[in-house]
Amino acid sequence: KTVIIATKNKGKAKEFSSLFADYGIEVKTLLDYPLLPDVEETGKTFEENAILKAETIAEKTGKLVIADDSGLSIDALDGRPGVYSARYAGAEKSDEANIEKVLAELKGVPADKRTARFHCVLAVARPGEKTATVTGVCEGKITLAKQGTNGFGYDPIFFAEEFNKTMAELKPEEKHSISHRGQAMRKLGSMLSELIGG
Ligand code: ITT
Ligand code: NA
Repeated sequence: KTVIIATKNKGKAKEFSSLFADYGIEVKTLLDYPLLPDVEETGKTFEENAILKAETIAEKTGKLVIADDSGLSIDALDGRPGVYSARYAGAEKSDEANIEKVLAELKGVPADKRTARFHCVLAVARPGEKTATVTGVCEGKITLAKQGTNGFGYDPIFFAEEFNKTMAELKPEEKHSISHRGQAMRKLGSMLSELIGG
């Protein structure tokens, strides 16, 4: 069995390949379908953007499509970068530049005020049917500097108290066990056989 994930993010694609492998499902992403259009994320919430991405690609392909909209919400920055997480430091979507921007904005903010959380909304769209969504949230703190090289995005500066490490210092299975995406996937898991069949 195969499922299409409407993402161009290599970090997400890698995580979904591993998460869906646990259900015996192979993942295709927009990286495998370069001719499909780029979906402009005009929504104000993760949920709106996830639905927009999933429904647009489901319409184009006529198939069941799952999309992920996710991001980091930092309390000391009034919830930013939030839905703008991917392009916080500019349209080129540089993880490196985004991290530098967050660290600069948090300069002088003490450890106990650096609380943050990752959000993930997964939308499952099928042509002609109502789109379903599930959500996962992962609490943590923003470190003073980067630590670790695993994962993607803001993982090097997201400290997970459960492991006393940053997300970028965790093995993939460890990250999945606590991450926003892992939690959302486990909620989706109970719906998967019904959705995908078998
Ligand atoms: P697609 O829309 O093609 O899926 P995108 O990168 O534009 O890719 P989003 O709009 O959902 O996706 O932005 C999510 C951003 O939030 C992502 O680029 C990372 O910077 C960050 N992010 C999401 N999940 C993350 C994770 O597990 N670890 C670290 N950063 C994450
Ligand atoms: Na987004």
